[in-house]
Amino acid sequence: MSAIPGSAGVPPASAEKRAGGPRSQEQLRRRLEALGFDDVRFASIPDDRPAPLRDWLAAGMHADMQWMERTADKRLNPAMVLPGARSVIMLGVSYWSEKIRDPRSAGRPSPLWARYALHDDYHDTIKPALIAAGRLLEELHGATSQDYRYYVDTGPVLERGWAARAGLGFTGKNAMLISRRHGNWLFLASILTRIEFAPDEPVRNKFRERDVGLLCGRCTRCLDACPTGAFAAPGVVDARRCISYQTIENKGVIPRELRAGIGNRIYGCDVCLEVCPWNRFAREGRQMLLSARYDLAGLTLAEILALTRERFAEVFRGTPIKRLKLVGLLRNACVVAGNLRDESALPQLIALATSHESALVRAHAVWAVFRLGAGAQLAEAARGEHDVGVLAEYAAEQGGAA
Ligand code: B12
Ligand code: SF4
Ligand code: SF4
Repeated sequence: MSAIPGSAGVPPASAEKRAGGPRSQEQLRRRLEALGFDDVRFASIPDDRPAPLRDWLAAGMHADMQWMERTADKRLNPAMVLPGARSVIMLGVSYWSEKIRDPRSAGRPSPLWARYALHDDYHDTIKPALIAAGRLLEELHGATSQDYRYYVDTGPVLERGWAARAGLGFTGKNAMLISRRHGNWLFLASILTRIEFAPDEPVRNKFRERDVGLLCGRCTRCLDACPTGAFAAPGVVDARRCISYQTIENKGVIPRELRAGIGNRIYGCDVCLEVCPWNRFAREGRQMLLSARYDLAGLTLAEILALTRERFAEVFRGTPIKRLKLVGLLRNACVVAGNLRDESALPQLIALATSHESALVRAHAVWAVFRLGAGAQLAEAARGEHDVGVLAEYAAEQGGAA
């Protein structure tokens, strides 16, 4: 285990500033809440608790997310991101809404999207509020623009660890930061700052010391429910087996042995979030910093399989799904079609398997056609195929592999 180093070796903050007393810190908290952040908490830097990031990386659990490796030192040491950083302000944005259809009550089998994806890209919609938050630090605490850095997801900050430290919630066995007010459904954003704020209390449990699963008790629902067995241990997700990684981050072939477990999840996965009993306490988010795209949940598999590049750009403009690109979405849709064994999708799947320009799409379409028991209809296409990846799919199917 590696420890989060202190700021030894980092020159003392040139602009170290005090928050100006509890009253002004509370005023900042209220003003940040008014901007649309649903929870605002403070933690002190440095923190001497061990963060298991290096073990996770050493075990290869980051799959091909090399950027996690490259930025590990910074993630473990905020002073490398902002020399002289004294505090981190952790911000939660709830995306819980009753209006998103509960997948368990859906009448017909249809593609299922991670709840967070049914919004315009949160990186884009939360950013203006972070800019405004920075201005507040300048206005209320005399900070300059050099005294803070803000991030939402994309920065080298262990956001869940700091959120737990700041008492925004606790780290569940599902690795999520779970809030007692918002359940699992919080986006996290962070502001590293040279201003010294009084830290908020972390969540405590008088019967338990360990960080992971602090308020889980004996519950293991999330660990038991994961369709692909992605938990290496409570709180530790092996991204290589995680549907979220495979359907969003992986740009290549989805391993054959994981495809069945993906079920109808077309983008991301919420299984280990959905089953968590702490969601009972989730209240409807204010959605001030979000822009709902619940309409996407109504897209049928046939509509998705028929997408052209132009139509994809039109439908998914502004959403996080645009980064997956058409090829990635069609790849995922083929896996879903194969799992749903939806006969009506067969003509579209055969067309994709025989003539789509992307070998990645052809490979997954071949798999789906075989899952539908119609592999014989691809005999001619197989003879004309030259791509090694697609040929490997035919070989695996004809050899009777999973
Ligand atoms: C890489 C990544 C992924 C990867 C790897 C996931 C993983 N478990 O690490 C993949 C692609 C699989 C993924 C999936 C998802 N992700 Co993601 N992901 C990230 C990212 C960029 C880095 C996470 C990371 O560092 N992982 C390494 C492991 C070792 O660390 P960790 O998971 O953060 O948890 C450890 C720390 O909390 C540490 N710790 C404990 N105590 C302390 C104390 C201190 C002081 C410190 C520093 C650390 C520490 O112990 C924990 C357990 O090992 C963060 C954004 C960010 N910058 O943090 C978003 C983030 C974690 N993801 C998020 C979301 C929403 C998801 C999904 C739900 C998306 C979906 N629906 O498909 C799934 C959930 C999967 C799951 N159960 O974890 C949110 C989580 C919000 C929340 N409430 O927890 C984040 C924070 C993005 C955001 N800004 O909102 N994700
Ligand atoms: S997001 Fe899905 S695949 Fe990933 S750990 Fe949770 S349940 Fe498993
Ligand atoms: S489902 Fe149970 S074990 Fe998993 S995070 Fe929630 S309370 Fe903890």
